[in-house]
Amino acid sequence: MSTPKYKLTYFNFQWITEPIRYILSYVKEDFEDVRLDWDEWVKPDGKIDKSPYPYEKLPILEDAENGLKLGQSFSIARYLGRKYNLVGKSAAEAAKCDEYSDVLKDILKEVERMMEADEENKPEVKQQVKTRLLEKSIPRYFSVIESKLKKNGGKYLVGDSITWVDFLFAHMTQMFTLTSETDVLANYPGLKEHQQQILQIPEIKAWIAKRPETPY
Ligand SMILES: N[C@@H](CCC(=O)N[C@@H](CS)C(=O)NCC(=O)O)C(=O)O
Repeated sequence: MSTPKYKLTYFNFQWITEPIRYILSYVKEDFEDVRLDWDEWVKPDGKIDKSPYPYEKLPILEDAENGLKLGQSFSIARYLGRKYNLVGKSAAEAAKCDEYSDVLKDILKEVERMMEADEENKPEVKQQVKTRLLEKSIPRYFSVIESKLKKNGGKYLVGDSITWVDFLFAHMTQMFTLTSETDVLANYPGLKEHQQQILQIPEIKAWIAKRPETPY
Protein backbone atom coordinates (compact mmCIF):
# COMPACT_ATOMS: atom_id res chain seq x y z
CA MET A 1 0.00 0.00 0.00
CA SER A 2 1.38 3.42 -0.86
CA THR A 3 1.79 6.11 1.81
CA PRO A 4 -1.04 8.65 1.72
CA LYS A 5 -0.18 12.08 0.36
CA TYR A 6 -1.71 13.78 3.40
CA LYS A 7 -1.36 13.44 7.13
CA LEU A 8 -4.05 15.17 9.14
CA THR A 9 -3.45 15.40 12.88
CA TYR A 10 -6.23 16.31 15.30
CA PHE A 11 -8.07 14.78 18.24
CA ASN A 12 -10.77 12.13 18.19
CA PHE A 13 -13.48 14.70 17.41
CA GLN A 14 -15.20 16.02 14.31
CA TRP A 15 -15.52 19.63 15.45
CA ILE A 16 -13.47 22.03 13.26
CA THR A 17 -11.55 19.34 11.39
CA GLU A 18 -14.37 17.31 9.88
CA PRO A 19 -14.83 19.61 6.84
CA ILE A 20 -11.19 18.85 5.94
CA ARG A 21 -11.96 15.13 6.15
CA TYR A 22 -15.04 15.72 3.95
CA ILE A 23 -12.97 17.56 1.34
CA LEU A 24 -10.22 14.92 1.25
CA SER A 25 -12.89 12.24 0.91
CA TYR A 26 -14.68 14.17 -1.82
CA VAL A 27 -11.50 14.54 -3.90
CA LYS A 28 -10.77 10.85 -3.25
CA GLU A 29 -7.44 11.46 -1.56
CA ASP A 30 -6.44 8.90 0.99
CA PHE A 31 -5.14 10.53 4.18
CA GLU A 32 -3.54 9.46 7.41
CA ASP A 33 -6.20 10.39 9.95
CA VAL A 34 -4.12 10.82 13.11
CA ARG A 35 -6.19 11.29 16.27
CA LEU A 36 -4.24 12.26 19.39
CA ASP A 37 -5.54 11.61 22.87
CA TRP A 38 -7.13 14.81 24.15
CA ASP A 39 -6.77 13.90 27.83
CA GLU A 40 -3.05 13.30 27.33
CA TRP A 41 -2.69 16.54 25.36
CA VAL A 42 -4.17 18.71 28.10
CA LYS A 43 -2.27 17.05 30.95
CA PRO A 44 0.48 19.46 32.10
CA ASP A 45 2.88 16.52 32.40
CA GLY A 46 1.34 14.60 29.50
CA LYS A 47 3.45 12.39 27.27
CA ILE A 48 2.64 14.16 24.03
CA ASP A 49 5.49 16.16 22.51
CA LYS A 50 3.76 19.26 21.13
CA SER A 51 6.84 20.70 19.46
CA PRO A 52 6.06 19.20 16.01
CA TYR A 53 2.82 21.15 15.93
CA PRO A 54 3.05 24.87 15.05
CA TYR A 55 1.21 27.00 17.65
CA GLU A 56 0.75 23.80 19.69
CA LYS A 57 -2.78 23.73 18.32
CA LEU A 58 -4.51 21.23 16.08
CA PRO A 59 -5.50 20.43 13.36
CA ILE A 60 -2.32 20.32 11.29
CA LEU A 61 -2.23 19.10 7.71
CA GLU A 62 1.00 17.79 6.22
CA ASP A 63 1.20 17.59 2.45
CA ALA A 64 3.90 15.18 1.29
CA GLU A 65 3.74 16.56 -2.25
CA ASN A 66 5.31 19.90 -1.32
CA GLY A 67 6.37 19.53 2.33
CA LEU A 68 3.77 22.01 3.55
CA LYS A 69 2.79 21.84 7.20
CA LEU A 70 -0.33 23.92 7.69
CA GLY A 71 -2.32 24.92 10.75
CA GLN A 72 -5.70 26.65 11.19
CA SER A 73 -8.64 24.50 10.17
CA PHE A 74 -10.30 26.99 7.82
CA SER A 75 -6.98 27.76 6.12
CA ILE A 76 -6.43 24.04 5.58
CA ALA A 77 -9.91 23.67 4.05
CA ARG A 78 -9.28 26.71 1.83
CA TYR A 79 -5.86 25.35 0.77
CA LEU A 80 -7.41 22.08 -0.34
CA GLY A 81 -10.17 24.06 -2.03
CA ARG A 82 -7.55 25.93 -4.08
CA LYS A 83 -5.59 22.79 -4.82
CA TYR A 84 -8.63 20.87 -6.10
CA ASN A 85 -10.46 23.72 -7.84
CA LEU A 86 -13.18 24.01 -5.24
CA VAL A 87 -13.01 27.80 -4.93
CA GLY A 88 -15.54 28.90 -7.53
CA LYS A 89 -14.83 30.12 -11.01
CA SER A 90 -13.63 33.68 -10.44
CA ALA A 91 -11.89 35.88 -7.89
CA ALA A 92 -15.33 37.16 -6.90
CA GLU A 93 -16.61 33.63 -6.21
CA ALA A 94 -13.45 32.75 -4.27
CA ALA A 95 -13.99 35.91 -2.18
CA LYS A 96 -17.60 34.93 -1.50
CA CYS A 97 -16.35 31.56 -0.16
CA ASP A 98 -14.02 33.48 2.15
CA GLU A 99 -16.86 35.72 3.30
CA TYR A 100 -19.06 32.76 4.22
CA SER A 101 -16.22 31.03 6.03
CA ASP A 102 -15.66 34.21 8.07
CA VAL A 103 -19.36 34.21 8.93
CA LEU A 104 -18.97 30.69 10.26
CA LYS A 105 -15.92 31.79 12.23
CA ASP A 106 -17.90 34.65 13.83
CA ILE A 107 -20.61 32.21 14.87
CA LEU A 108 -18.05 29.68 16.07
CA LYS A 109 -16.53 32.34 18.33
CA GLU A 110 -19.92 32.82 19.99
CA VAL A 111 -20.57 29.09 20.25
CA GLU A 112 -17.20 28.66 21.95
CA ARG A 113 -18.01 31.44 24.44
CA MET A 114 -21.21 29.60 25.23
CA MET A 115 -19.36 26.33 25.74
CA GLU A 116 -16.68 27.93 27.87
CA ALA A 117 -19.16 29.65 30.20
CA ASP A 118 -18.83 28.17 33.65
CA GLU A 119 -21.73 25.72 33.90
CA GLU A 120 -22.06 25.79 37.70
CA ASN A 121 -21.57 29.41 38.62
CA LYS A 122 -22.63 31.28 35.55
CA PRO A 123 -25.56 29.55 33.91
CA GLU A 124 -26.93 33.00 33.11
CA VAL A 125 -23.85 33.81 30.99
CA LYS A 126 -24.37 30.63 29.03
CA GLN A 127 -28.05 31.46 28.54
CA GLN A 128 -27.28 35.05 27.53
CA VAL A 129 -24.75 33.97 24.93
CA LYS A 130 -27.08 31.25 23.63
CA THR A 131 -30.00 33.68 23.33
CA ARG A 132 -27.85 36.21 21.48
CA LEU A 133 -26.58 33.50 19.17
CA LEU A 134 -29.99 32.10 18.33
CA GLU A 135 -31.96 35.34 18.25
CA LYS A 136 -29.43 37.71 16.74
CA SER A 137 -26.37 36.22 15.06
CA ILE A 138 -27.92 33.20 13.38
CA PRO A 139 -30.86 35.15 11.86
CA ARG A 140 -28.58 38.05 10.86
CA TYR A 141 -26.27 35.81 8.87
CA PHE A 142 -28.36 32.85 7.82
CA SER A 143 -31.28 34.86 6.41
CA VAL A 144 -28.87 36.61 4.01
CA ILE A 145 -27.05 33.42 3.03
CA GLU A 146 -30.34 31.55 2.53
CA SER A 147 -31.74 34.20 0.21
CA LYS A 148 -28.48 34.22 -1.82
CA LEU A 149 -28.64 30.42 -1.99
CA LYS A 150 -32.19 30.59 -3.37
CA LYS A 151 -31.16 33.15 -6.01
CA ASN A 152 -28.28 30.86 -6.82
CA GLY A 153 -30.54 27.90 -7.62
CA GLY A 154 -30.49 26.30 -4.15
CA LYS A 155 -27.77 23.78 -4.84
CA TYR A 156 -24.47 25.46 -4.05
CA LEU A 157 -23.71 28.38 -1.76
CA VAL A 158 -21.44 30.07 -4.29
CA GLY A 159 -21.74 29.99 -8.08
CA ASP A 160 -22.88 26.90 -9.94
CA SER A 161 -20.34 24.41 -8.67
CA ILE A 162 -19.38 22.88 -5.36
CA THR A 163 -16.84 24.79 -3.26
CA TRP A 164 -14.95 24.12 -0.04
CA VAL A 165 -17.41 26.35 1.81
CA ASP A 166 -20.32 24.00 0.97
CA PHE A 167 -18.56 21.35 3.07
CA LEU A 168 -17.68 23.81 5.80
CA PHE A 169 -21.26 25.07 6.04
CA ALA A 170 -22.87 21.62 5.93
CA HIS A 171 -20.70 20.46 8.80
CA MET A 172 -20.32 23.49 11.07
CA THR A 173 -24.10 24.00 11.17
CA GLN A 174 -24.37 20.47 12.60
CA MET A 175 -21.86 21.41 15.29
CA PHE A 176 -23.75 24.64 16.11
CA THR A 177 -26.99 22.65 16.43
CA LEU A 178 -25.34 20.14 18.71
CA THR A 179 -23.72 22.65 21.04
CA SER A 180 -26.67 25.06 21.24
CA GLU A 181 -29.11 22.14 21.59
CA THR A 182 -31.30 23.95 19.04
CA ASP A 183 -31.69 23.22 15.35
CA VAL A 184 -29.96 26.29 13.93
CA LEU A 185 -31.37 25.54 10.47
CA ALA A 186 -34.99 25.11 11.63
CA ASN A 187 -36.02 28.45 10.08
CA TYR A 188 -33.87 28.03 6.98
CA PRO A 189 -35.30 25.23 4.86
CA GLY A 190 -33.12 26.15 1.90
CA LEU A 191 -29.95 25.85 3.96
CA LYS A 192 -31.22 22.62 5.49
CA GLU A 193 -31.87 21.18 2.05
CA HIS A 194 -28.40 22.27 0.97
CA GLN A 195 -26.86 20.59 4.03
CA GLN A 196 -28.69 17.34 3.33
CA GLN A 197 -27.62 17.39 -0.33
CA ILE A 198 -23.98 17.76 0.67
CA LEU A 199 -24.27 14.93 3.20
CA GLN A 200 -25.81 12.72 0.50
CA ILE A 201 -22.86 13.06 -1.89
CA PRO A 202 -21.65 9.46 -2.29
CA GLU A 203 -18.06 10.18 -1.16
CA ILE A 204 -19.30 12.05 1.91
CA LYS A 205 -21.86 9.37 2.75
CA ALA A 206 -19.13 6.72 2.47
CA TRP A 207 -16.81 8.72 4.75
CA ILE A 208 -19.57 9.25 7.35
CA ALA A 209 -20.35 5.53 7.30
CA LYS A 210 -16.77 4.57 8.03
CA ARG A 211 -15.51 7.38 10.27
CA PRO A 212 -14.91 6.76 13.99
CA GLU A 213 -17.95 7.43 16.10
CA THR A 214 -17.51 10.49 18.31
CA PRO A 215 -20.01 12.64 20.22
CA TYR A 216 -19.13 15.77 18.24
N1 LIG B 1 -8.44 28.64 14.99
C1 LIG B 1 -7.83 27.34 15.15
C2 LIG B 1 -8.19 26.79 16.50
C3 LIG B 1 -7.35 25.58 16.84
C4 LIG B 1 -7.64 25.10 18.23
O1 LIG B 1 -7.88 25.90 19.15
N2 LIG B 1 -7.63 23.78 18.37
C5 LIG B 1 -7.86 23.20 19.66
C6 LIG B 1 -8.70 21.94 19.50
S1 LIG B 1 -10.29 22.31 18.80
C7 LIG B 1 -6.54 22.81 20.27
O2 LIG B 1 -5.62 22.39 19.58
N3 LIG B 1 -6.45 22.93 21.59
C8 LIG B 1 -5.30 22.45 22.31
C9 LIG B 1 -4.64 23.48 23.15
O3 LIG B 1 -5.07 24.65 23.14
O4 LIG B 1 -3.68 23.11 23.83
C10 LIG B 1 -8.29 26.41 14.02
O5 LIG B 1 -9.35 26.65 13.44
O6 LIG B 1 -7.56 25.46 13.69
